[in-house]
Amino acid sequence: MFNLPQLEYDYDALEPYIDAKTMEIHHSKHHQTYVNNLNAAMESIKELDIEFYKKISKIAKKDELAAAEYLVSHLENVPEKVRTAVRNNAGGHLNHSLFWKVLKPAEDDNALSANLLKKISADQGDLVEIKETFNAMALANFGSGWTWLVFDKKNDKFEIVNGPNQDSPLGAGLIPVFGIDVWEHAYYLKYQNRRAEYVDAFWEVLNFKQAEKLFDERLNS
Ligand code: MN3
Repeated sequence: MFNLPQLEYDYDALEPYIDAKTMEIHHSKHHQTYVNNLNAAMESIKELDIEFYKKISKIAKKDELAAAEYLVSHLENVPEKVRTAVRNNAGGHLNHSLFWKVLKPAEDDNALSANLLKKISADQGDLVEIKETFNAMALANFGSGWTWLVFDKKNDKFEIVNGPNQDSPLGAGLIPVFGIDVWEHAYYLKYQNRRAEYVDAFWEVLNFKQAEKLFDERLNS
């Protein structure tokens, strides 16, 4: 039901900021494992609750990421036996699928639109302050998790938040603009314990334009 997405660039495209070996293992091993485990959890759901399984299948036929989003947004409906597996692996699939899309080879012509930056800045300050807060959050994110710039539609506010493990902001009703994976597997080969250097490097390969496009699509859907 769920599949590993192809990257829109080569594994070495983000060098020297994110190295090819890390990209290859992160995508083809780690992300693949979330996909495999999610598919295995779906097989269990098929046995445990066929109606729920059919509902997810129907959504996945049109858009598998929408199905993963439905799962993390309705964990209370997932059979308890596989709830944690679904939370971790549907979250992992969603988080990484977005992460690959908001990265790109370092280029000059890459910025948020003045319109969106103005809105974010009303809550989070200018881009320098946004980076400062985001980096501090990423460094303070203890253990394995993600740091996100999200829009909280309910409170009409942009926020920078940490999530543990593979929890997806979508499951909490937050719309991500972009996020950074701060699991050690995302940076350890190149940066070892130097997470701060990895977080700095992330901004060099962050595809603001693509992040904004995906954010707008989701906000308006
Ligand atoms: Mn990861």
